[in-house]
Parts: sequence; C-alpha cells; structure tokens
Amino acid sequence: MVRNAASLLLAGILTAVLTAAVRPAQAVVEVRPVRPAPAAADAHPARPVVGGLEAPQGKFPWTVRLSMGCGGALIEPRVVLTAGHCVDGTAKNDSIQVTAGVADLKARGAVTARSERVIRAEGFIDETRGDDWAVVRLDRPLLLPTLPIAKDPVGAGPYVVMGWGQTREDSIRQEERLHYASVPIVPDEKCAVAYKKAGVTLVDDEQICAGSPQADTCQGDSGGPMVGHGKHGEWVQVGIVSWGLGCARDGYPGVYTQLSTFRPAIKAAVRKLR
Ligand code: 4AZ
Repeated sequence: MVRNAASLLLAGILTAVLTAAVRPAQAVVEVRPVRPAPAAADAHPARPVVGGLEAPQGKFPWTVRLSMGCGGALIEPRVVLTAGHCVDGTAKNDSIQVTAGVADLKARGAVTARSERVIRAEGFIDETRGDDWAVVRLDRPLLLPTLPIAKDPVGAGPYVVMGWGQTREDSIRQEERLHYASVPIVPDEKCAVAYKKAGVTLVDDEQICAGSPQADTCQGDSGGPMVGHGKHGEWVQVGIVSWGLGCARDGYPGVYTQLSTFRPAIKAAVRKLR
C-alpha cells in the first residue's frame, strides 16, 4: 500500500517534470498578458472574425460608421438605420457623428454628418430581447446610394455582413478599413438551444442567427447591415448586427435583428423623422 502510494507519487512527479519539459511554450503564453496583441494573434489562429476580407472602396456605399463605435446603413439620404443598443434613447440627440462614403475611415473622400434626432424601437430593453433597431436623422442629406429594407424573411443564405469592428474576439482595436464576410444562416431552433444554455431566450421572429467559427461579426460591428440580393440582383438589407456570445465561437452564431418583422415600424419611424 505504502509502496504503491510512493510509486504513484513518483510517477506523478515524473509526469509533471516531463510535461513541463515538453511544453515550455505554455509558460511563455501564461506570462504574455503583458503584451496582449501578439499573444492573442498566436493563440487563436482559427478565429478570423468577419472572414478577414477588406471591402474595396464603393462596394457597400451605404454602410456608415457612427462615432459611438457602431455601424449603420443609409436607408434614405438623411436617415441611418442602426441597432437600438447603439443609441441612448433620447430623441433629441446631436451627439452622433456619422462618417460615410468610404471603406477606409481616414480616406480623403469621407463625408460626415451629425445626428439631429433619433427614434429607437418602442419595445427596446436590451439587445438580447429583440427590438434592436433605431433610426437617426442627419443634419443634412448625403449624396450616396441608399439601402432598401427587404420585405421577405431571410432565406437559406448565405448573407453578407460588414463593419469596422474587431477582427478577433480578443483584439484590442477597431479597424480603420471596412471588412466583410459571407455568413451561413443558423436555424432558429438550433440557435435557441445554444443560447438557452447561456441563459438567453431568443425571440424567433425578431432575431436571425448567422455565422460560423470561420466568419462572424464582432464588437464594434453592431448596428451595421446584413445584406442579401433582391429580385433584380440589387443589395437589400435583411438584418442589423445585434450581439452574440463572443465572436466566431463554435456553437454561438452572431445574432441579428430580423428586419422583415420590423419593416412597417421602421417605415413609420422614418416618416416621423421627415
Ligand atoms: C458587438 O458587441 C458584437 N459575434 C457584435 C456581434 C457579435 C458579438 C458582439 C456577434 O458589437
């Protein structure tokens, strides 16, 4: 008995020593938090959020960046559609700066405008409970193409998402250049089961789930559009980047506001802003 215990102890010590000897990198990773960016890049090579493609100038001419760190879409020359959780709910709001007309936010062709008024979805509580949309009236019309809202619910996909948000969950910065990716639609039931485990009950007809470990939206992409092709090949907006548990995590797709459900309410809000 005693001898057995002693040999077990010896075996344990040997294993610990050997493990330490063959995995020196482990210790290095553990001390790395001092320099988080390079360590993060090495640690998660399989998490290229938003798929990693830079949008060429002009490809998504209606996508705009809002100064609080969200995206949006120009749906009328003077109206931006964004996520409800990107705004604070005050109607008279002149604190949002809008940058439009460029894929590279620092490019010379950037046009800017300021918010004048905001209408947020009436039922909005927080992004996990649906109703995650808001419309922003600008202080001047922008001479750029506008994005129509789809009438029909999403089909089989895939759809295209975009934004200036983080390209990895553990990134510490937002991007200067617009990135986009194609994301697969995840069925409501499958998504609901996953998020239920995380304590969130999804609202089926208000939310769309999409994404994979290869492509997803991330922090800073909120408010930006999810688009597909209409009957004549034109881009139409089917969703708004809303939230998700982390970014590109296996089993936890991104969650988007389902625009076909809110189209009439958004149209009514836009009329009120005119
Ligand atoms: C965000 O915080 C955010 N992976 C947007 C999308 C997702 C997660 C977070 C989805 O803006």
